[in-house]
Amino acid sequence: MGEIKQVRTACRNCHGGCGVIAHVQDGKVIKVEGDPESPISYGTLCSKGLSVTQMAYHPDRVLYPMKKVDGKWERITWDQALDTIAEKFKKVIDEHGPEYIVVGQGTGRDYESHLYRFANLLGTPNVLTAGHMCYVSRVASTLITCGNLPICDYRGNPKCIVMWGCNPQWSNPDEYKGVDFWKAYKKGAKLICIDPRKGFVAKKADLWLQLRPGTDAALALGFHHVILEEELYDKEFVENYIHGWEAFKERVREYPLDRVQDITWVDKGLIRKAARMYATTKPACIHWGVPTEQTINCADCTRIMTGLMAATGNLDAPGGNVLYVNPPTRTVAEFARHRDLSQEQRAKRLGGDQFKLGARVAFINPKKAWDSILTGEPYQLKAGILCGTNPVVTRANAKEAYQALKKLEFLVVIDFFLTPTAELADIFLPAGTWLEQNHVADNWKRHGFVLARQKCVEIGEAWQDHKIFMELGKRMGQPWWDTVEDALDWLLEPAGLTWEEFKKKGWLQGEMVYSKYKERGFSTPTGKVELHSTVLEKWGYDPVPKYTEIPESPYSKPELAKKYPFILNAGLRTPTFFHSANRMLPWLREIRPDPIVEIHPETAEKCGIGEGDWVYIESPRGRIKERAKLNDGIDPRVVVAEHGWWYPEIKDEGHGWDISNANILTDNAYETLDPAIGSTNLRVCLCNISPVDKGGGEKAA
Ligand SMILES: Nc1nc2c(c(=O)[nH]1)N[C@H]1C(S)=C(S)[C@@H](COP(=O)(O)OP(=O)(O)OC[C@H]3O[C@@H](n4cnc5c(=O)[nH]c(N)nc54)[C@H](O)[C@@H]3O)O[C@H]1N2
Ligand SMILES: Nc1nc2c(c(=O)[nH]1)N[C@H]1C(S)=C(S)[C@@H](COP(=O)(O)OP(=O)(O)OC[C@H]3O[C@@H](n4cnc5c(=O)[nH]c(N)nc54)[C@H](O)[C@@H]3O)O[C@H]1N2
Ligand code: SF4
Ligand SMILES: [Mo]
Repeated sequence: MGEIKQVRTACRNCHGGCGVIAHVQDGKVIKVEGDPESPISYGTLCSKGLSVTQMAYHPDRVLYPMKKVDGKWERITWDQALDTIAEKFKKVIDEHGPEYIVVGQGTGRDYESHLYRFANLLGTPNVLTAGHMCYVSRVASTLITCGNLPICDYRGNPKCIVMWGCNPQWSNPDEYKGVDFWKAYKKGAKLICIDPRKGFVAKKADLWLQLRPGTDAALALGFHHVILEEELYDKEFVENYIHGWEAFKERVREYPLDRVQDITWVDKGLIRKAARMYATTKPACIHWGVPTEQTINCADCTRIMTGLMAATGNLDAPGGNVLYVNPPTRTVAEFARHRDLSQEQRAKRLGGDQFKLGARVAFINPKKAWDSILTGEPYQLKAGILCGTNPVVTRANAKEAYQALKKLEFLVVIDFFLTPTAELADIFLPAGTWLEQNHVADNWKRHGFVLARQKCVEIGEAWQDHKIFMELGKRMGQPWWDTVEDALDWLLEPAGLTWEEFKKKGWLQGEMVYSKYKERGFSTPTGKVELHSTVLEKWGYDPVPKYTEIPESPYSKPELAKKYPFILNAGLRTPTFFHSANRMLPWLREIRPDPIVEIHPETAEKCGIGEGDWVYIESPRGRIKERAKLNDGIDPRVVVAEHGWWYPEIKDEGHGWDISNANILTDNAYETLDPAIGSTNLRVCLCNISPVDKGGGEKAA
């Protein structure tokens, strides 16, 4: 046995960022542990990060490129794979145009810079991401409101934390790790939790507001109502730095607490108490999560909540919600060369003139892609390349996603495993895990850090995604660098570092400057926080944010609610899984072997369901089954179901994609989408539940 070498790197089993020491022996990573010197994770790692060795060395992992021949996968070389793809893409471009190729990814995985560069240089505006309903939707909405995404300044010692639909101890999302929240909480900050489910944070909270899922925008307007009525706002900030305060006040007057209580199910006395606590305890921060984005209210909800930060004087204030300054590296946008996509090509973006805020941040809504493929309107996509995404399991109305991807003439999928989506491809390309890549990590985030993710090993013929786009791009005649590391040198150039030098440093942090607006205003057209949005007004949307009733709820669809009497809250994260990933990893699957649906004990009894029973969950779109877990910490009218389930152990082509997949139940109809950004209601719809049969016990698959 050879010597054990320790390599310092950064995890990316979720959105990434935790510092890792990887132990490498004889060209193999034998274990990973937390890096105590990491400024992000301070030595901690979660179960997913710790299981990376089981992922990287999994027997089902595909370690070479493959091609589908007569319905069967055959091994090919990288040259054969890339030549085939390039040839097909060139043919599509010659015969139809680059917009007939869709380029897609899932959640943020640190290669958007390369994926977007490939798409922009190809000339296609049709990039499919998760951004319409996750994170980028928040970025886009705050860009037009206050110029950047405001993040909780946990290091600045908030005295009050509002945990608004986020569960960071389990999800560690985007810029946040649960550990920073925990440290601030332990210092004695007051805690308000806004969540339909009594989870870890709700149990710790001073105030817990158990709202009806999807009604956050109304609740936030209720907070504003109290703040206005009791004059708890920061008069100096409002006067000098808010655009449209009068118009916004008019809107807020439409939401007296009685109305807000009716909409949200939260007691009006509790709303008043929470709004007072938030507005009078300084500094205070709002830590928002993705459920606030996954409804028809996505952009408006984000804007109303940004309004709370601004009106209370907590925006860009120490311990409030701050606009971090990133280290001086080249940005994702610069690398991606968004400016190179011509106006002519931009105008061809599917749904571009419908979801104008989405178009501003360069993505399309998935429904637009599926419609294009299935109906040929306004034109029919001919080819696609999807990297690190499993839309058959993770996008609303999964049956439609499945049909569309099955019908697409030519599909390339880049992943580690043959997922239900990958099985629909013509070419499969094997990606390297984060143990197999060199990258300036976290460059897409807005928390003021970049981190060195160092290659520890190479496994099989897998390539890191960055190299795949680079080599395919070169075959399409695009300008790229010779090596992945050359590109990183260019990214780091403004910081005065090469990749080799940065690797030794480990990370860079931007200098924190508070209240930047006092010098240069906010980066919006008026230079102020726009609660009356000049941008949305120009595009023809309501410039002042409001609450729109959830399109499929007991209030908007009372007739439908007779057949489907419960509100489905779909997509609670679990600590071990990452959306549709990790079901094949023994350490993690052992912790949670089956998909779980949480049901209130009273509701379960009424429906004849016992603890551990398999339960049918049915919506107007279809039916799935998950296993009952009784929970009196949810409302009896609400059912909480896990998303992301398929069964890698089922070895046929579908891998059980339709057995327990919560997105069989969710809807993507146009009238249910956010009108500006195109967000889907992945979180809330109507459903019914019934026992599969008494006795439970057996596996779903
Ligand atoms: N009902 C419901 N649906 C949801 C949600 C919800 O709350 N409710 N949440 C939504 C949200 S917020 C998001 S962001 C989406 C996520 O949607 P996706 O990003 O599509 O979901 P994942 O399952 O994380 O990723 C799919 C694949 O990426 C592969 N992968 C992981 N890392 C890499 C890598 O580095 N390179 C490559 N090439 N492949 C990699 C994994 O093996 C996995 O098969 O899901 C959404 N779906
Ligand atoms: N382990 C793990 N970590 C993940 C992921 C994963 O799949 N697994 N996914 C990653 C991704 S892409 C994302 S976007 C993030 C998301 O991470 P979070 O934003 O933390 O999202 P969730 O855990 O889905 O939900 C957070 C909390 O919101 C509550 N909630 C549900 N519906 C509503 C609602 O309508 N309003 C309010 N106020 N609260 C609601 C839930 O009960 C839960 O306690 O997590 C990331 N991290
Ligand atoms: S929280 Fe994310 S980055 Fe940290 S160890 Fe877990 S998977 Fe890795
Ligand atoms: Mo997400």
